[in-house]
Amino acid sequence: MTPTPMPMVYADEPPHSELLVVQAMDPFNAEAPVAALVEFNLTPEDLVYCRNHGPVREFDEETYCVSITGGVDRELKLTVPELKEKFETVRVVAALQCAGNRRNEMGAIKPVSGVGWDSGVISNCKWGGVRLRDVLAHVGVQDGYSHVCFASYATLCQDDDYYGSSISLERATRLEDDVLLAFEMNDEPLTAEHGGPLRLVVPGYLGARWVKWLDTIIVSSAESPNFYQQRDYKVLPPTVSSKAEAKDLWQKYPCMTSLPLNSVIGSVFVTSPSSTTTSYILHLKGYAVPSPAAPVAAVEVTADNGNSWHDARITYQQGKWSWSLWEAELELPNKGGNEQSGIVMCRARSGKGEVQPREGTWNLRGVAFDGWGVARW
Ligand SMILES: Nc1nc2c(c(=O)[nH]1)N[C@H]1C(S)=C(S)[C@@H](COP(=O)(O)O)O[C@H]1N2
Ligand SMILES: [Mo]
Repeated sequence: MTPTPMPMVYADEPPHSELLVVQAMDPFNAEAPVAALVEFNLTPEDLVYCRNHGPVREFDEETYCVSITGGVDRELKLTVPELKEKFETVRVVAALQCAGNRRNEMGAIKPVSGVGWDSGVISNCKWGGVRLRDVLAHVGVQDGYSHVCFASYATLCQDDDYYGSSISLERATRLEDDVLLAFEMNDEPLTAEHGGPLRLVVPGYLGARWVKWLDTIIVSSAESPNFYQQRDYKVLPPTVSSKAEAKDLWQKYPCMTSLPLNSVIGSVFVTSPSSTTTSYILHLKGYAVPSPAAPVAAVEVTADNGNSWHDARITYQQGKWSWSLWEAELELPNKGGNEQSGIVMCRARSGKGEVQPREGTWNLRGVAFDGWGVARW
């Protein structure tokens, strides 16, 4: 049975991680300090950001159901234990990133609308679940359908009657790029905070498509009509600068799928600058994410405003969908005085020769910011 939606009440949410920086309450929106994030290849649960458009709810896994309807040969309702029993469980490491990651940096160009996020709205986890492809093959997809829509009626949200998303049928069924109906995160049962008992995992796609508390799958001939698919999470042109101007334009622009090639400096550490030495060392750590077309091939850092670049070492990369972690050391001349300070920047290159741009392009919703990573020390 599809659970009855509960009122938009925040008082009885399960406890949230205390390691996160809270950016908004009711709904709970919190991100990890990026310096902590880059210390772990796989993000520990208490550093995984929380992005909610409504209250977090807990459901019993034994009875939680997902229904598969629309253009299928036979409609079906399966509990999570039935999904586990009928289909093979597979695991994939994939970065989960909110489209609003780094929004504060875009907002520094010109104000944007949305939760103010720094660069910790990303996590890299091992997701376990059954393949959507297998479930669709089991129910039989009829000819002439182009999309798969996902919904959570189980919890309420701010801008629509349910939370929804969709992906193309091609993406949903593509070999080796499995979309998962996930019930595990980092080899543990998926917690309510992150959409347990069941959430969608679409490797390479923005977090907004990864519906939490998933209870409905519809094979359809159109994109999801849901607010979050149609009137949000789109890159509007920079000329659209108010919600009023955007109102009639949303339908003209495509729904976001993947996020751009990106890199960020997570931490800067200076080793003992001393007035007796002629140089000192900057130790940098950060993350990078692939472009829609190709993996991260290199990350470079500069301490002279892009005049000279130095290769960082990629210290972690797991399969096609994970983030890359990197480290670099830069030796800088000690110009005297006790206080050393400056600006250091990073950029990523993809395997197809794409280079992260210096400036991100401003857009009203502050999504997909991809300017060079910047840090000061
Ligand atoms: N049902 C539901 N699913 C949702 C959301 C939501 O508010 N409700 N937020 C989406 C957004 S915008 C993101 S970025 C991710 C965040 O997942 P997390 O909270 O596990 O990090 O979930 C997505 N799935
Ligand atoms: Mo998001």
